[in-house]
Amino acid sequence: MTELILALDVPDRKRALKIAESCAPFIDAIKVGYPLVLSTGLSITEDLAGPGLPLIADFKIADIPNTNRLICEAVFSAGFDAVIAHGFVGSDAARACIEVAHSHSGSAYIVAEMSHPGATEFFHDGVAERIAKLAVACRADGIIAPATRPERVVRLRQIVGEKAIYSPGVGAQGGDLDTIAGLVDGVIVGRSIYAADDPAAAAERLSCIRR
Ligand code: O7M
Repeated sequence: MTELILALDVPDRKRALKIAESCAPFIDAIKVGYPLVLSTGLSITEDLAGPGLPLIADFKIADIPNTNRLICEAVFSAGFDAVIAHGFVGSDAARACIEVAHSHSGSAYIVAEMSHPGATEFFHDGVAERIAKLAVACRADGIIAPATRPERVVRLRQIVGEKAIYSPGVGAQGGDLDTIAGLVDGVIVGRSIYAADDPAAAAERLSCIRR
């Protein structure tokens, strides 16, 4: 089964909650990032707790180990189940996030390669492969890899083996759901769901990957 993760990039508490609630039967987790949390605060986790879905904090943390640790402590104290951090800052910084996550019985995922066109300016020449290796060495629970470049996901899968790969970029960024779904453990979708006229119907359609 491939999971469907809703990227709830909706900077409005009421609208975000309405979308989360209506989509809940068709999704496996909710990813909360800066657009929502900067408008509502971390207490949005309390409002989102209703459907009982795992909440993933996508703060793409990229600081020194001590700051990363402080950020992750705040994330898990707020009730998140998982955190997403960057790997390019190095293994000590990534490990700080992973250790805090595991000490809270949570999970930590490392961004190996991004999905937008500009990502190729720096995530190339073996950089993503090195970050994926770092994620394995640091005992991360998985990596983030681009649905917009399935061939890169195949390459990164060779490195991370059975670790989870969660993949954004389907729909609005041009990635194809059917192509990527068979390669990854979860697909992260934002606009194709939350910007649809009927978000729940859109989530239901995309949820075909869960079978
Ligand atoms: O479906 P979209 O394009 O509206 O949203 C995609 C979501 O995935 C959005 O929340 C992005 O911030 C996120 N994302 C990417 O689009 N590309 C990446 O390379 C990485 C992420 C991400 O989720 O990183 C953890």
